[in-house]
Amino acid sequence: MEDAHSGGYRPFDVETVKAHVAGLPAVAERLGEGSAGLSAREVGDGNLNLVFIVEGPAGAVVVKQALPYVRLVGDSWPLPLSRAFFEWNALTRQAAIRPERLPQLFHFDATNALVVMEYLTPHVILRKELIAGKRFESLAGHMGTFLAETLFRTSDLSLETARKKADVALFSNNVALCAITENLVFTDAYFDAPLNRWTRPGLDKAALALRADRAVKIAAQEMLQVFTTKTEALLHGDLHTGSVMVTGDDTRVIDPEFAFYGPMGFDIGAFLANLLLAYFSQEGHEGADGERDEYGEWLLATVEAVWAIFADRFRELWRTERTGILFARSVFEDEGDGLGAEIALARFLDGLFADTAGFAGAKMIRRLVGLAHVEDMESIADETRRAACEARALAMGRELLVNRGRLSDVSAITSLARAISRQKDLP
Ligand code: SR1
Ligand code: MG
Repeated sequence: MEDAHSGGYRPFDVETVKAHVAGLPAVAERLGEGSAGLSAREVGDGNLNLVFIVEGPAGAVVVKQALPYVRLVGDSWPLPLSRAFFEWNALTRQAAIRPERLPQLFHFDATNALVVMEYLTPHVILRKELIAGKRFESLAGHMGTFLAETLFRTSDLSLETARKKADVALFSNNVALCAITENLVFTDAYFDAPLNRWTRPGLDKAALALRADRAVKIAAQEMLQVFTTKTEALLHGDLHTGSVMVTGDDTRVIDPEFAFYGPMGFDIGAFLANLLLAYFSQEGHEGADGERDEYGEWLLATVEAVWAIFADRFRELWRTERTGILFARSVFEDEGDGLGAEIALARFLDGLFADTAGFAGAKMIRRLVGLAHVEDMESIADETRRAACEARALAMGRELLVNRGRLSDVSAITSLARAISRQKDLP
């Protein structure tokens, strides 16, 4: 796919985007005839892209367009437009597995690096709803199932090996987006990287302590090694609570531009990390002491349920859809060794749980002392309160990273979160 300046690409604005989509038959039909009656607004509040909502007499669509640089930083940080190609390829693969968890997909334009998709309404970004203290009873089921199915069915447990290898090769070109993760998630927090930032002076001591903490630095680099070497499954690659849209009973996963073949635990860990960041931010959103305690318990119950539902569905897929080259039935069930397959499954899930915990820890830490933070914390106006919430979240991230192999199960994670949230004297 072409990059900026090499031919044809132009970033749209609210006027030019209308004329462009009106010229796309599949999209124009959805909006209603002609561009005259269309309205458009730019609503992107993420770190990278333009996002337009274009409305016509018959309906609306979302147009997501990559910019040739990182929006959060500006044109001093160029970023390939090819990320739209990887996003589209990830979306189409995920849609083939669980279409109801994604927006409907209408159009991809490689030259202009844009994807046209369903305008999800009345859906709201999950992160904003967690800040507001809202509960979503279907969330854990939807996300646990989505994770299990997308990860299992794109792995060597399921996918035909030639297709998997071709796909690994295709997504291995998403180099620039992987580099963002390699630097921002695993590396920058542990040295004096120029773009690091944190709540000052409240978090100074804790942020600086990370750089002298040999155990956490080694653990973060070990997780980076897993990230770069374990081509286990097609990942969303950036599955935080800003990449999920919800209503009372619906859940949609958006924005897989960081997609590549990597370790399954990275996606699960990313989602759990962001639920835990929401948990540790709750005290900062309280009007009165203890007001969000019950809500915090709901968040922890959701952490437990996401993992439990993921693991249940994964076990089911292992038992019924294991058609790939890994742990082949010919070696186990067909030889009368069903027990062997069950033992292998338990060992697989134990390893995956440790990866999940480690990645969750790294993802929490980077959102507290790295470049890109989370609104859960940033929206706490009182800096002393914010730093207190962040210090506890940082301590949690460290524990998850360093002790990832020693956590017995997901209830060990939630117990740890409760214990750390009671510590009021962290630096
Ligand atoms: C420079 S991009 C910063 C972050 O935004 C994206 O959502 C990813 O999480 C990335 O690490
Ligand atoms: Mg994103």
